[in-house]
Amino acid sequence: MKRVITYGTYDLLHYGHIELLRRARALGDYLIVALSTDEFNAGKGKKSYFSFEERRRMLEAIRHVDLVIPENTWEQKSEDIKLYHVDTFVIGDDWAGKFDELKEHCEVVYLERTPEISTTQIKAGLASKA
Ligand code: C2G
Repeated sequence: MKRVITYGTYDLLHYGHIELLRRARALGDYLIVALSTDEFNAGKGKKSYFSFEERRRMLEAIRHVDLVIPENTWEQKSEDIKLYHVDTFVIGDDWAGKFDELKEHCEVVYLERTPEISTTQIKAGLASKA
């Protein structure tokens, strides 16, 4: 069984997120999503609209996703890869090159982001229509 892991906030779930998860899952047989906790988001300068629990439940409803775990720190990735016997780390190419150190533990794949959609854009679009 080929195990894939990816990381993210996944707030205001949209088709860019789904496309990433679909392609990530297609790289193996089992997809783990390490979901940024509300506290970790604060460290990223992000305040998600939905709480960690709400975002977790939405991700768990997606057929491409097999397991959701919390992302609490930047440094946990190499431990996660060992703990879950991960073969491939995947993330959008907005992070291209940022996680190359993980190549000593597993394959590292940066997938092209889906253009024209982002949580920030959705929030701005809704605000302008308010
Ligand atoms: N994504 C995408 N296309 C978009 C928007 C997002 O492919 N239009 C991808 C991102 O590249 C990322 C995933 O969807 O792989 C989740 O995006 P975010 O929730 O914005 O995650 P981010 O804040 O980048 O957190 O330790 C890594 C961080 O937790 C990543």
